[in-house]
Amino acid sequence: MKRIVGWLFATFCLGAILPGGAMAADGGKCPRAAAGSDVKRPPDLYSTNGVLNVSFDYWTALDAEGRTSFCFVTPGGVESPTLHVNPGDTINIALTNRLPQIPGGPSEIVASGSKVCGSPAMTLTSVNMHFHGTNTSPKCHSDEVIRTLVNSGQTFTYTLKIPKDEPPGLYWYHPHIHGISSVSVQGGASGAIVVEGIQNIQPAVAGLPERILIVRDQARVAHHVKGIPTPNWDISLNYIPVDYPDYNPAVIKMKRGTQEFWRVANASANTIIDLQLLYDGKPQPLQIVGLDGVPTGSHDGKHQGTIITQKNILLPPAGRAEFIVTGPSRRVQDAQLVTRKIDGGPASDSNPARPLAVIEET
Ligand SMILES: [Cu+2]
Repeated sequence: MKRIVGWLFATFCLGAILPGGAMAADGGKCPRAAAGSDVKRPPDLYSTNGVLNVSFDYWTALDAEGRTSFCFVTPGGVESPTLHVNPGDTINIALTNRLPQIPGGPSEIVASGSKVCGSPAMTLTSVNMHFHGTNTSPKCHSDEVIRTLVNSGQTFTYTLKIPKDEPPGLYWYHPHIHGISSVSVQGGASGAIVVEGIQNIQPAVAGLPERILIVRDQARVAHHVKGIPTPNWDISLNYIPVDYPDYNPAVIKMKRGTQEFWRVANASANTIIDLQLLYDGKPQPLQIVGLDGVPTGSHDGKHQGTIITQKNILLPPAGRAEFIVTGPSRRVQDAQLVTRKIDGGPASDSNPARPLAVIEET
């Protein structure tokens, strides 16, 4: 127990103990958007001829508020791209851990002999990748997170075979080193995976403008302000911080009255969200076509699905929802995407109601 507490303490201080050369207060290798800015689509990478090859460098930096960020960035500077694949495709990733080693930092052997995958020893700067929701092999060099350790300076290759019967929909990737994954996920090292073809199961989305929205949580900067419920964690939308207590929302630009296909991942480590679209305070119908990467009403992802219409969508950490929304009409004065308050009981984190974005006319 003592050792675990020691690791936890050490990881919360990771930003403070990493050598200064790797850190930059301007966001450095892991640039972050400004509060109140326009929501941009994450960059896209597509497979060709059944293969998606990508190189990722794993970096750390400080954001404008002094929080420690982590990120997966291509050598060309593309951060957290959405990986688009078809069922049956292969994703090849060369992952290089660019975090500086911490001299004298704790290290623990977690595997030996044939069980070693990457490095045998876990350190505070170890990384690996989990491909959340995918029905892929749990073996070394695929979706294995228990023993896979890629340490500072090392390169590790992933060969992820997406099965032919993978349901079309939204999945995501993130580091998953047991003991430090909360810190790296809250640092923002995550991105979406889209398995293509949902329009074949849910024809209602065919041809609609598509939006990929990623909610992440991160360390809260501000202290408790009297009278304003304090969340355990701050949240961001596509890397735009919506920090307590002002909650300066991100901006979604949308054409009035038109339908869009929204694909939302809760890429938080700890924060539960309950999405709602409010037009002048009135909850709007959300036409759900997929949950957690599976088209609704089509359990095997092969047969025609059904749309489920709700006025809110509860998404735990790692949950995903894909739904059709209709932009506000000319009469609407105030359009907002919010998360409602979640009452998780006495032992739960505090997840108060807060806005994520305002919707403005494009
Ligand atoms: Cu996960």
